[in-house]
Amino acid sequence: MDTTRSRPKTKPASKTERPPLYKVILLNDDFTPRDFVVSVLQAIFRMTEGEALGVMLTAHRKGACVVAVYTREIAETKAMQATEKGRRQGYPLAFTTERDA
Ligand code: NFA
Repeated sequence: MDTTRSRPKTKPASKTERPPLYKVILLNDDFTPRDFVVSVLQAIFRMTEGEALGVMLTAHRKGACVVAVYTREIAETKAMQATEKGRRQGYPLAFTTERDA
């Protein structure tokens, strides 16, 4: 039997922590055209047209839909960029962020 190899006798001093995650949420409104919402979801969140349609329709029917989950800085930047795309066309389209886990 091999008795020469030893296992580490102590645990690592610290575990590698993962950063908190933030949801980006699409809010429904009565004015932004459906096609425009789909195009913003595709451009900023790199969704296929089918994925974007699903998210847009869920927000339209339920009032809001989680678009994606990222670390805080990325979630906040994407929410701003997507909201800004609507503003530039005069639409009230809004994305918010919310701490996830
Ligand atoms: N409710 C909008 C409409 O009927 C579409 C929409 C969906 C807007 C999701 C914002 C978010 N034109």
